[in-house]
Amino acid sequence: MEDYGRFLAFLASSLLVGFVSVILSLVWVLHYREGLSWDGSAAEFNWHPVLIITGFVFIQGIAIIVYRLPWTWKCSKLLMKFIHAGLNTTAMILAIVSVVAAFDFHNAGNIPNMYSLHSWIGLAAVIFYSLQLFLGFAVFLLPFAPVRLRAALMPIHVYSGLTIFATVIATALMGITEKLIFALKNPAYSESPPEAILVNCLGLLLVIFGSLILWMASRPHWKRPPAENA
Ligand code: ASC
Repeated sequence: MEDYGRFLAFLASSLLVGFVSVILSLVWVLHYREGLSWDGSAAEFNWHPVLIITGFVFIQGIAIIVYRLPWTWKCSKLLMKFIHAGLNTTAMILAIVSVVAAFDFHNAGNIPNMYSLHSWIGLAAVIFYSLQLFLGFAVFLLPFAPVRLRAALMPIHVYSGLTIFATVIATALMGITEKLIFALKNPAYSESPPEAILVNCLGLLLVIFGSLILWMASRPHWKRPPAENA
């Protein structure tokens, strides 16, 4: 790879931005909100943003670009498929637990479920992500699918994977926005208290993280060379 240094700069930036996003989500719920617990309270709900940002955004982002790490090109393709699938499975589990936390909190407090656009798009994203994972296992990881079927489905797998990832980030931004509007009362969101500034910055970092991942994933010359240990 002739621009190895440039790839490393993108990778390091995305890891830094993703890591800081996770930290900011923790600062948000631990310092400004009710902390973390599993008891139906607001502190249970707080797992929702933390696990979505850790799993559904950060870990999914890494899973997307894992084939592009140049030092893995000497590893077997099968090993890399297991790492890609393992990271995506971890992200899916964290996303599901985080959705359970949100539902639990609503049900314990008689707050209605599934009325907001955030919840509609978010649930669709979890369902399509699970389908994507299941089809990915069945077609690309298990040894049964013929190469022609794999080749036909690969562009669809890549397209739907990137689309789901972008949708997850858009959904996180909607969730952050509605939470700030619901939770900030005195002072209100419109008065820009420190919590609002911190969480707006978190949203900005999520957009930057997504942009970096999508850039790395869409440069053809950063692809794993097909012939090496395919
Ligand atoms: C796979 C795999 C690939 C693609 C290719 C079809 O399972 O390892 O490189 O599918 O065979 O595009």
